[in-house]
Amino acid sequence: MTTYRPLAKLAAALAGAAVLSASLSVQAREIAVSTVLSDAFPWGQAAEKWAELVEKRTEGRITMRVYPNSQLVNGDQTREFSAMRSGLIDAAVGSTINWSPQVPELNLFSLPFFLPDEAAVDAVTGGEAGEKIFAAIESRDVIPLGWGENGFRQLSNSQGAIDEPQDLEGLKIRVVGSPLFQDTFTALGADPTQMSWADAKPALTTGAVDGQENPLSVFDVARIDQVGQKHLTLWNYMNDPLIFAVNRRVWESLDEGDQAILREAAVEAGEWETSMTREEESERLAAIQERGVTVTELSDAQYQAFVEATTSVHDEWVPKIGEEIVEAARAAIESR
Ligand code: X2X
Repeated sequence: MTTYRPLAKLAAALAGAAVLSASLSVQAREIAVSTVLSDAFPWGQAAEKWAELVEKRTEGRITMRVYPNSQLVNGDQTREFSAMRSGLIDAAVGSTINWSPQVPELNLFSLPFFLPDEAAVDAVTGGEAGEKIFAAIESRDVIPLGWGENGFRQLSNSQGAIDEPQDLEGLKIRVVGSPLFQDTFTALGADPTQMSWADAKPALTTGAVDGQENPLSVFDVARIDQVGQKHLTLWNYMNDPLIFAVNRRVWESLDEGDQAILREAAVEAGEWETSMTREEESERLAAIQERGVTVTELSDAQYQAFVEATTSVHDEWVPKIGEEIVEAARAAIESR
């Protein structure tokens, strides 16, 4: 019998090790979170805030590791949703624009001149349209948890002030790889070129493109003025919300308590980031102007000319987004 003792000991030790490693893996669960922009931007800070709240509230049982700069999809931000759907990425804080090629309903926010102000954005995301959009995401195996905001996207270029559609004639504008943007800028008479954010700054630097569109926070932090973008038009033509989301299998592997923690933390991080982004807009604009950028604001008549030039985009895209969602959003905007 004694000759077997070492083996029994070994078996006991192995069993112990298995229990230990199982409990360790429960204790130190890691979730990979993808973002396009780093924590130099409010977008990346939103993801870091989510991670911080989750880590604190799960007492370290769940670590959310943020991977910025679209690195989990080799810089191709329009593949982020597919990667999260398939489980290549566990979670993301992503832009509706970047996910729209796989979730057509998300084009709602990109309809040109559809969302007039921040109250309209809140009425849409916080109401029935927002619920329908979350359902559309969930039907594609991704669980949406909360909203953040990249901001209203403004137009910049290197050639001159733009205050009417004719000024865009022939200008090469970098747009994200989402088909609606191609249509909007084509309708405006520009020459849109789709490319990732990673390629955008080099293309602006070399003059391969004349202009781009992004929220003020992105223009400011990325110092877009340093790559020759000296003219900025505040046209609020669309808002770019962020969505906090988790792959379905990852979500289902969490118990209800942890699911609640992830959801509440996403909502809180999103609210925190949205207020911060909005509050910072005016100082960002002042900083951009101080650096010598000409800022153009539109009169009502000028704004209307842009609205009219882009009605064909609505005709084309409302059926793809879904009439019901667009109607729910319209009603929410009217009664805001
Ligand atoms: O690529 C962009 O323009 C950016 C950073 O705003 C998005 O990812 C939508």
